Amino acid sequence: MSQHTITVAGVAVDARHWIGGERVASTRTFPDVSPIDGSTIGEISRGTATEAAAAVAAAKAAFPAWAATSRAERARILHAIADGVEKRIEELAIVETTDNGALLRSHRRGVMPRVAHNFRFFADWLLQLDHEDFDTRGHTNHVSWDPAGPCVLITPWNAPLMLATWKVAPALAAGNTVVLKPAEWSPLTASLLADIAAEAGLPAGVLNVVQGYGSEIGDALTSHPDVRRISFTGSVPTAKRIAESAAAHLTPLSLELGGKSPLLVFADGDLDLAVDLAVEQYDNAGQVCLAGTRLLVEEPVAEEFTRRFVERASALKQGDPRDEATDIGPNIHPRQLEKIDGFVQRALAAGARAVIGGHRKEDQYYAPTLLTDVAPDAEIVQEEVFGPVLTLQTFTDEEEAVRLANGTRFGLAATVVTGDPERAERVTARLVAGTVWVNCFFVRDLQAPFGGSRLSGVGREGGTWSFDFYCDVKNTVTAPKGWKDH
Ligand code: TXE
Repeated sequence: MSQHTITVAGVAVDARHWIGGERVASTRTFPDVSPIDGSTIGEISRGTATEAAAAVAAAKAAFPAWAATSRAERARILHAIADGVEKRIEELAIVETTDNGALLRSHRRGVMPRVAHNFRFFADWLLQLDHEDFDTRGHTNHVSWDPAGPCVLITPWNAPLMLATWKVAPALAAGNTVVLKPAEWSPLTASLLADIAAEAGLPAGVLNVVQGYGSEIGDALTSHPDVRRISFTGSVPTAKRIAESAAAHLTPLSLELGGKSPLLVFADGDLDLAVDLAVEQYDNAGQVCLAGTRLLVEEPVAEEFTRRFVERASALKQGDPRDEATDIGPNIHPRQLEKIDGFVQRALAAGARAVIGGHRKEDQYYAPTLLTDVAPDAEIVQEEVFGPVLTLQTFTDEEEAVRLANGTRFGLAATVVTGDPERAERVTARLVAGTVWVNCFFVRDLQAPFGGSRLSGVGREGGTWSFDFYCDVKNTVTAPKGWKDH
């Protein structure tokens, strides 16, 4: 076993970059720390502009052949990658949990099977991607989806492999080559994906993985003239930086950013369902971009809702994410905990009341928190916390509910609980959000457009929207035989 191999719960993970079908080490490394116990899992190759340039060059060199590979063959290889993921679900699940602290049971049963599905879905979608030819005064219009070129995909730590493969699968299906840069707090499963893709027969250079701090390797990737698409999921400040850097070559961007999504509970809705959905917002210790962190409850049911919510939330088991019985694991990093606690303490100092929680616990755990007595313009209501922290506000009518729901700079998602279908229609039509759920949460079909409005992002991905983004869509107009232009 190479000196660059890290062993995580018996699984060997190569800590080097994967560039042009080879493992490449940097001279420097950075420590990868587990949120479960704060221990250092291993030292990871710390990429800079040198590795960024090498990875983009490898992606550029591999592009013509991969772009020319038939759709059927590309789809076959994507299915083979899905097979590889399915074979290694257990390994991927334990490595991801060790690396980012999210629940092992959800990695095992939900997330990793979805990772495989991401590849299968885009392989199948590719095969049926078509647009009917149409006629303009006897001329035929033919729309084609041409691969765009090397794509840089930059991903966060809250759902590392899941979010990476939302991007990698459509980019590869479209015939592009990829440089993937996983987050420095959770880089391991991207390295395993490189192994799986190689075993599945993906040619060298089609998928490259580089690791490192965004501040050291990011600009070199996003300002590179040979990069044709950049897809990023992460924070708003980083997105702005990437947009500036991408402007050098007007590289098209897809940005999936944070949220401060509302969960609206109307008095005519199913209160038990509302409580279930509200408690679900603590999933992944609140580190979910879609989380409905602002509970907006109609006045007459607010007291009863709060009573039932507290009962349910207090029963949640917080602890080791590898334990099947655990509901909430640790937060990712001491810095993230400080950020969360900073938001909460400032809110309390400004007059908010903690119905539950409101403080750190031992190690890297934060007590599930519900804050009331918060003003609509308070920081805690306006800014994404990315921890197990919810606020509760009440409203007296539909008008106020919509005003509060739309009252932030974000627009990623919204959930509405109501028993009145007409109200659901009226309210959802007025919500500013990329996804609205009515009497449900987190149902996501890959055919559906996904993305945010306002500061929650730019662009939509999913189904045809992904191919629109990852391709240069071309219309070819052919004159009828014997036609002369006069
Ligand atoms: O994100 P960053 P951070 C939000 C959430 C969280 C906050 C900070 O509120 O508390 O962001 O998290 C790479 N050029 N979300 O600091 O910095 C970085 O290496 C190119 C919401 O971890 O945005 C990592 O791979 N890349 C969110 C990725 O960007 C750069 C998920 C994300 O890191 C770069 C994560 C640069 N200059 C955080 N600087 C969501 N939407 O789900 C950093 N990166």
